[in-house]
This record gives sequence, C-alpha cells and structure tokens, in this order.
Amino acid sequence: MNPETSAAPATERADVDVVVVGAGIAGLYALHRFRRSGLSVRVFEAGAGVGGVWYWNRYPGARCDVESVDYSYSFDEALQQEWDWSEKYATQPEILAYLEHVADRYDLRRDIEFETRVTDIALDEPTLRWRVATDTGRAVTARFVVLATGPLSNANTPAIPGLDTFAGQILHTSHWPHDGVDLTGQRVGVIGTGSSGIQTIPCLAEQADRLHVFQRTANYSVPAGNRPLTPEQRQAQKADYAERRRLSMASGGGSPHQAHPRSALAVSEAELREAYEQRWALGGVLFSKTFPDQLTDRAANDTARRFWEEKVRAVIADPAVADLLIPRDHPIGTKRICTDTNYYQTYNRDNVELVNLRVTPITRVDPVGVHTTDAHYPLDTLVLATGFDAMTGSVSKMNIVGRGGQTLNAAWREGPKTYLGLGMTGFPNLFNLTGPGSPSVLANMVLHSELHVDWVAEAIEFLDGRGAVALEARPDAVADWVRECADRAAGTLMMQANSWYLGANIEGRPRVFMPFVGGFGVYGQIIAEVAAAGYKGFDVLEL
Ligand code: N01
Repeated sequence: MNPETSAAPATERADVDVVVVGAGIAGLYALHRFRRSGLSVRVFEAGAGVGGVWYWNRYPGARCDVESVDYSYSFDEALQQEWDWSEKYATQPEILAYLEHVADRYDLRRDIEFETRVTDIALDEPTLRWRVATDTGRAVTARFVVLATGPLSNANTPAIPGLDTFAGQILHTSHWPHDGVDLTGQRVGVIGTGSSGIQTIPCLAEQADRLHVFQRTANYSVPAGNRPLTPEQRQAQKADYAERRRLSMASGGGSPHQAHPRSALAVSEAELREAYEQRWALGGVLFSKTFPDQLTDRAANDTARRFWEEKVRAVIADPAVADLLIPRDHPIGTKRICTDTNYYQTYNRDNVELVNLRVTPITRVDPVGVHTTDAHYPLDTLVLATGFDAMTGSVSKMNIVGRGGQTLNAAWREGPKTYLGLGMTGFPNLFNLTGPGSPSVLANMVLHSELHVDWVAEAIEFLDGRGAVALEARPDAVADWVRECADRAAGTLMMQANSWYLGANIEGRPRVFMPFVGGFGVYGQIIAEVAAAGYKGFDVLEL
C-alpha cells in the first residue's frame, strides 16, 4: 500500500490499516504486533530516531527507576534471553541501544517516518476512516489510529520573565543536546527538583565550578542502590523470566515485588523497621509500596515518612539544609517518588548551594543570570528540570477531530474522558495507549505498552473476523469509567499532593487525577474481561 497518497474516496481502500503516532516503547511494539496480525502500518515519529522518551532525555545521570530486567519487552523469549543488561537500573544510552536493537532485529525502521510530526487527525464519518496529516505535508488515510505519544513527552518550560534574554546556555533535561555538554568550570543553575533534577544534580555538581539549585518544592528521593549485574545474576534473572513476568502482570505496578502482607499499623515496631530496612536496601521506588496501606492511610504513610526522614537527615551535613530538603506538603509516594545516586550527599559539597524559592522566589532572568527576591546569581548555563505537560500534553498538541467536528481537546476540556483509557466516544477506532484512565505512569511502561497493544491488536482481529469496521466507546461506559477512576483515586492519599498526575504543575489544567490507581494486574483483568464479553461498553459498528 502506498501511504504517500492523500485522503481516499469512500469507495477505495484506506492507505494503511493502522497509523501509529510515536516510535517509543509502545509505538515500536505496536508496529511489530500489528504487522504480525497481517496489517499494514505507518508510524510517524517527531524525533530523528526511535526511543521516544529515551531518545530525548539525555541529561547526565538519566536512568530508569524500574529494574532493567523488568523494564524490557516480554513478547519474544529469544529477545529476553539474548539481551544483556549491564546494571540493575539501565542508563539512558543503554535503554536507547536496546530499543535501537529491537528496531533493527524486527526490521521496524522501514515503516517509520522520522522527523515527522502529526498535526491533524480527522474522522471521515461516512467511511469511519481517519485522515492523518503531518508537518511534512503527508496525508494518509487509515482504518485505525493508535496514539503512542507517551505520557511524559511534552516538555514544560516555565514562563519566567526574561528567560529568553539569557545570553548563556539554556538546557531542558528532556531535550538535552545529543552530543553532550561540557560544563567544566562553569557557573550552573538548575531549576527543578523532581526525578530529572534529582538524577542530574549530582552529575552536574561534579562538573560545574559552582552549582545553584533553585528548589520550589522538596521531593522524596530514595537511593537507587544501582550496581553492575554479574554474569551469574543475569543468568539467574533470565532463567526466572517466566515467573518474573507472571508476577509482574498480576502486580500493582508491573514489577515482581510484593508488598508486606500486613498493614504498617498492625506490625510491631521491630517488624516495621525491618521491612523498611529491607526495601531501603533493595533501593528505588518500591520503598513507597513497602506496606499495602502506605498510600491509603495517613498514619501508615507517616511510618514510612519518618523512616525516610531519619535516613536522609543522616547523610546531610548541615541540619538547616536538611530542613529545606525534607518535604512537608505531601505524604510520601503521592508524587512520583524519586530515585537517586548521592543526591542528598551532593549538598555537602562546597561548590553546591540550595536556593529556597519558597522564601526567595525567582523574579526574573537577565542576560547574565537569575534574580530572586534577595540575590542575583550570575550563570553560564541554566538547566530547566521543570518536567512535562504530562498525560495529555502531546495528544492535545494534535488537532484531533471526531464525529460532528468535535475536537478531542474540547471533549477533554474538563479533564480526559476515556473508557478504559483506550477509547473515546465520538472517536471510533482511535486508541490512546498508556495515557489517562489507564495505570499509565503508575506501572512498568514496557509491560503496560505490551498489554495495551495486544488488546488493540486483538480488538482489530475481532472486528475483521466478524466483518465489522469500528469500535466506539459508549457514552455511559465512558461516564462510568471516569467515575470509577475518580472514586478509586479519592480512596487514596494521592489527591493530597500537587502532582503532575493531577495536572497541578500546569496552570489552567483541571484538577483531575489521571492515572487509574486500581493496580496494573486488576486493570489487565478488567480490559481482558471487556474483550471476552465482546467488547462490552463499546459499540461494534458496521457500515
Ligand atoms: O518533572 P517534575 P521531572 N519555578 O514535574 C519545578 C519521570 N521521570 O522531569 O514541584 C521553579 O517531577 C517543580 O517544582 P514544583 C517520572 O515519572 C522518571 O523531574 O512545581 N520550579 C519540580 O521541582 C517523573 O515524576 C525518571 O514546585 C519549577 C520540577 O520543576 C516525571 O518523569 C527520571 C517551576 C519538575 O519536576 C517528571 O519528572 C526522570 C518554576 N516556574 C523523569 N516550574 C526515572 O525513571 C517547575 N518547577 C528515574
């Protein structure tokens, strides 16, 4: 099929069966899986290479916070066995090398158009086909459109007065120069202390002559406990893959580790401590899920928070600096918990200064540095570790027009409205992967991508098998799912943080908790049951 042609008349076939937007983890697997179903596929990718988030986020210290062995595709046993991860938590270059290997191994690049951004996706109602247009002037018709744009792909650059007048170098962690940057001998400022800032600050401190960290809100971070994997460890992991995957698919977050069987409030002080010590030694994000009620009960959460504070204070030399680095505005784990290597120890260095923006906010940037209400900081480089317009940002940048000329942006004005995270009323055969209404960023994104792509592939097989043309989420199913997601979130402590899960980091966004908090395993069961019941909650359309 020739995807070069423009929109086809109703009597002709669509140019391709499926257009996939994005060639990151989800988009790559989607291409492979849909091809396996015998479908023709065209992928559009804004970057010049594959990898999505791992293509763009090249800042020093960037690495995954899910163990490498779990943060990898499960769809091909041969791939699992042949790839060797070098460390417990893979670096950005290693993950990118892995995804490039996957693209080559399955000959994916021939169906991907790089440096091509999708601008418009419009429904042709009589044929129920989609017309997809790009910024390179391409126009392609497709029976299905799959949005694999990722929940963390649209950078947030704060509107700080004078930012554009800065004469030095401005870098955003999510758009780091591909050839790297040498900051040796420089005066560097970092704005932002989320996961990206916390990973990169220790690396920047080693290079820079002077590092000023501009912190508005302190975050919780747990030492990653990263280490090289020995050949024996790798062997053992590979031998255990089937069981690891089985446990991951049934788990709350898509990794094989289980929470303690009892409430944090029901165990003795000694048991409590031992459980936290074990998780601390294991390292990383799982600390916030040591006990099953840590994210639902404030008193249980406080036990984790107190343990965390004791550990962190012990490594910070100056108690006054420690005071600034301890969050007081949200329970631990209700924002994405950060993982680090020597983050808190970095503030013991003579060349690092923490600036508390709560007391002395930034007022403006001038050509030579940053002004706060009480000082001017001359800088050569300013690093923005200011995060993303998350979950819906990349989708909202495309002009997606469904039935009756309604745009997806208008439909989502008061917050994203989906059925199962996958389907939207008025947008038949448009599927959104790993976004709002699904576990999304609360789960292992590789396994989550596979789960979603397999579900969509099977849905297409179902339609084709019965001669139907489209699935469209019913309005009542959408309303019920939106309510269920909100009710589940309301039963947790997650609403108590001004997190990007809620869109709270972007001015003007409605405050809606976007991911499904019910757990990855539970979610997998729900969408499987929907499929098994003939796609209950979707209208199955015939022309
Ligand atoms: O972004 P963030 P991120 N003035 O939004 C500050 C994933 N990830 O890129 O909290 C001053 O968390 C903002 O301050 P505040 C992971 O899921 C994973 O770090 O709004 N400061 C905050 O400190 C993660 O959660 C990995 O007060 C401003 C920071 O910028 C997600 O990506 C690594 C400001 C933004 O933090 C996002 O992480 C990296 C302003 N005007 C990322 N505007 C791993 O796998 C914003 N800030 C380990």
